[in-house]
Amino acid sequence: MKNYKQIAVAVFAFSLLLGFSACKPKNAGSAVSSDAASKAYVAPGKYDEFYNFVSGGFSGQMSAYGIPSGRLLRVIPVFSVDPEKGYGYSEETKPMLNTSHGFVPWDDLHHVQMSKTNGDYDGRWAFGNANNTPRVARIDLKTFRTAEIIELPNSGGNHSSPFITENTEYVVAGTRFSVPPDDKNGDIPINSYKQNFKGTLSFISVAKEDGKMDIAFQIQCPGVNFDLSRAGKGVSHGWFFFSCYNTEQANTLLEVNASQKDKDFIMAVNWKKAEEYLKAGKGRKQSVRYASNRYSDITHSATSEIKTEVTVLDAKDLKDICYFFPCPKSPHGCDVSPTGEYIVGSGKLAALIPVFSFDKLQKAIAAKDYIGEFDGIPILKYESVLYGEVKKPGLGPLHTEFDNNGNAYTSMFVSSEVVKWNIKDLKVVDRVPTYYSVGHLTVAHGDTKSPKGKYLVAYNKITKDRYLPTGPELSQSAQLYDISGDKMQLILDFPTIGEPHYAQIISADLIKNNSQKFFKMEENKHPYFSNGEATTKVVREGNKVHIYMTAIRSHLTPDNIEGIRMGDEVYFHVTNLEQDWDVPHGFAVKGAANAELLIMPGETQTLKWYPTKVGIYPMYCTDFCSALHQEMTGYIRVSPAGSNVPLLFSTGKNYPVSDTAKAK
Ligand code: K7E
Ligand code: CUA
Repeated sequence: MKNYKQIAVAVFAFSLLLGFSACKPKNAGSAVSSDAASKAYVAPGKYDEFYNFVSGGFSGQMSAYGIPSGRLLRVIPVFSVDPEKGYGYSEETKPMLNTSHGFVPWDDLHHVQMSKTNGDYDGRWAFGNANNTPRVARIDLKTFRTAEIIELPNSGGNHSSPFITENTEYVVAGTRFSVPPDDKNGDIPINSYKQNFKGTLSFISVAKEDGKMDIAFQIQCPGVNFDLSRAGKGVSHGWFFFSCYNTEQANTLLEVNASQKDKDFIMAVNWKKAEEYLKAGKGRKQSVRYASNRYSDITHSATSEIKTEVTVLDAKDLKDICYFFPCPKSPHGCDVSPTGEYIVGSGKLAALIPVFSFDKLQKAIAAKDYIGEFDGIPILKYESVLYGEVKKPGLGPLHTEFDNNGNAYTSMFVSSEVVKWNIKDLKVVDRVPTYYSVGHLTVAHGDTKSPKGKYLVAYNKITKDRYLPTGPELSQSAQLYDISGDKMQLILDFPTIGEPHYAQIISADLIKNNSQKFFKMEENKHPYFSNGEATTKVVREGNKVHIYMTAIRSHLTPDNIEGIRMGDEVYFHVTNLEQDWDVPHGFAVKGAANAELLIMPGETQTLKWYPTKVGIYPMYCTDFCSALHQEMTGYIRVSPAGSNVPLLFSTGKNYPVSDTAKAK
């Protein structure tokens, strides 16, 4: 043990010293398979077999690619505003980014999880986590839009999230940064970590019908860093596994102080048991504040509600819901095999990969095979839970996924490679280089009970010489491998948006046939909906002016508006009257301190505008929608405050000059 640890730390430190250039494999350019082009080729007009949903990291977004082509299909704004789509800029979407801290326009999205039924993807929703201001988002895969965001109280650095049980009963979220609970005085010395800081696991329930999320309960745990997680499945359904580091409970220079121990922990959580305790009233109601934001495709608007209570179970008091077992050197990934029997712990600084057995875990718990306690939580004996160790897999194991032939694939950050090993005999069977410093990897349906194998994508931290240079920052890089044969073959490099962390590959068939083509006009319940051009109008309420506008190829109604005054707050409520697929209209007005609107067919969206100068302001459609798109324009006249220019609006006609020229 000790030797592996020392070697790993030494090599890790050495590669850090060399600024990662030591990780560059030899013959970097030549490892591509000779028939790569045909394997990744999807002919023009043909569809990809899979969607790949990829986290955007510090871009706060999620993007959808086609696999095997690597085509970027869509960037879905989740936690960050997106001026392209007006997300976070339109009045309707602003509430999506509301939190107990107010409007938060950015976050760091690391992990993507598809909703599951019977342990396999069902194509309904994708979930993503916000690391910085702890939140979980649900994306509707009918519309490829963020449908819901829930904030997490008692949390900091929501990293071990959003991992999902086999029927999407729960989305789980664990704190990477332990913090004092929200109802305690937080104005305390930072070095009182050991006494006052707590880790929290949130169990978010997901309604079967419509996917609505709520915090069912939280489990308060010792103050450590929960890094990653996976739900049990099959034999281990009813359990969750969390990797924990900083069991040293350091609050400064974690680089050194949280790497002291030979082993940290994986925490096994019996959530079925936790449910029983919850039912039996063992939870404590705690007063907190967190936002619950939902978007409706009927009102085409989001609402944000601040909730004030959460139920907390204490792992220390309820002895049999949480168990620690040791895992070498700052475990990162914590992945569960397709049958649910094996739990793979990936110690970032370890030179082996321990594989734990769920069956042995149960026996060790029954036998109370403890080596001690950590903050009131029993610690099981390493050897009693261990199935075996993958020896010399490479350096810096991070994440593992699985195929349909009994193999596991682990990303090796320090030695820049993907290592394939057999789950049963724990022997390494193949390895391929990555370019460079791979973080997450994913296999088609690779975390489900029924992996599809076929393709693996590696998401790398360093790009170096793989693409044309683009200044100091290079495009992030994903690499596609064909894993259908005995040997993994690199077949494609493709750039990604933001920094990719986790991603999932899902059969296109599960999503593509349900894709929403437009919103039905007769279902539009937006309060400022215009049901056809005849109902458009401009209404003044004090200094607020509401413009009920429509857009259809190729004009805006109204397209001439007069009687707006300095000091007015103007709301353009634009309804797209089209009822056909792929006909959005955009909307922008000169000088608006705002993004455009991009309005889907049948939808109403609102742009808020404060005119800043007296004069004439052009407005126009921003999306090239027809041959006469350049004609889809209009003018607004802004008069001085107190002016008596009457409020007039029209399309296709002119008022007599006597009506409109009354400005004084
Ligand atoms: Cu390994 Cu945030 Cu999942 Cu990135 S984490 S690599
Ligand atoms: Cu509508 Cu361009």
